[in-house]
Amino acid sequence: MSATRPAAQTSAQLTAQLTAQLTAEQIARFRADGFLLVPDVFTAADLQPVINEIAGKVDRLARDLSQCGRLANLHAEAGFYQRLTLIERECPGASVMLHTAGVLEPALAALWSHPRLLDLIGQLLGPDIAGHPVWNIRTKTPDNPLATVPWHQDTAYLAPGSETTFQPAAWIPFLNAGEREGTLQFVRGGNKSGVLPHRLHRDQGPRNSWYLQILESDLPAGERVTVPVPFGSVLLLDQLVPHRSTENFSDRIRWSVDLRWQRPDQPTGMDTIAPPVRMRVGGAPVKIDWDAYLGHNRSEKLGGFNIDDPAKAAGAISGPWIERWTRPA
Ligand SMILES: O=C(O)CCC(=O)C(=O)O
Repeated sequence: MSATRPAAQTSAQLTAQLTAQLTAEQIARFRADGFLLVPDVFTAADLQPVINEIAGKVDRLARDLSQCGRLANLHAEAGFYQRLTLIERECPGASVMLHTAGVLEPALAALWSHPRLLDLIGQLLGPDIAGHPVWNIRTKTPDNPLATVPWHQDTAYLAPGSETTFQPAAWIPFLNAGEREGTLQFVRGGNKSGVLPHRLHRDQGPRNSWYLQILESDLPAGERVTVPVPFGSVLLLDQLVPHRSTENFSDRIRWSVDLRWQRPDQPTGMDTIAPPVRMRVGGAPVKIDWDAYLGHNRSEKLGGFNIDDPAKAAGAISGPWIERWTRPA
């Protein structure tokens, strides 16, 4: 007797099953908790162009480092989830440079403005949506203290005056990001605590860290929740929810991106990089003017890229958050 196999689904059928709408219950949970896991937003085919684009960045970085005599082996045979680890081992600082290189390319721009993502964000934000200038590609190589981000609120990284701008973010991993891979952890409901005191991480952690840190003693009460994020899902977070990333104990790079949005007419707190980029007006898509983003290298403004001396890259990163949280001696 032969078992009947389900017919393979067409990509149209697969797309129809994806999440493009939040339920009222999900929206209420996001507002109460400060974060929300939304499963099945993207297919592998949706994410592959971004993976290819990032792999291209790794390849170019390896070739540039090799040309400068900083890398003997291009590690070209290694796969997407291993290659940067091998490069980093030979050339410490390489993964920080890829994180800070900050040149937005078309596939990531397309993901950032993907209609399915904007439909979700529109339910939280309303009909006018702009991209916030802070976006990141996280190069979380295993066993790398500079890839383990301490407790913080996103708003603390911005210039004062933007705290009242609602800036929801989406965190999108390119593998199943579980506890072992170093997914994110939250204080549930901590988005209701206002802006918490932050310190410079380098005062107590790695000397070259550019991160901020909320001390344990300054964290609000609330359940600490570690959220595994399956490939294809999107983790939404409020800019005020305290969160951190945990250590990557796996042998794979926990690649992810984080993207942000806000209403176009409100302060971003990051004018130094670029103005917000309009993606929807009155609920309708607009022709996006990526001029201030595509092809511009953010690291010219924030530092952190030094092909001649990658080990010094991390220590050179600076932005409004350093001055904001530096206490007078
Ligand atoms: O990806 C990470 O490890 C940290 C992400 C994060 O803290 C953020 O997106 O605000």
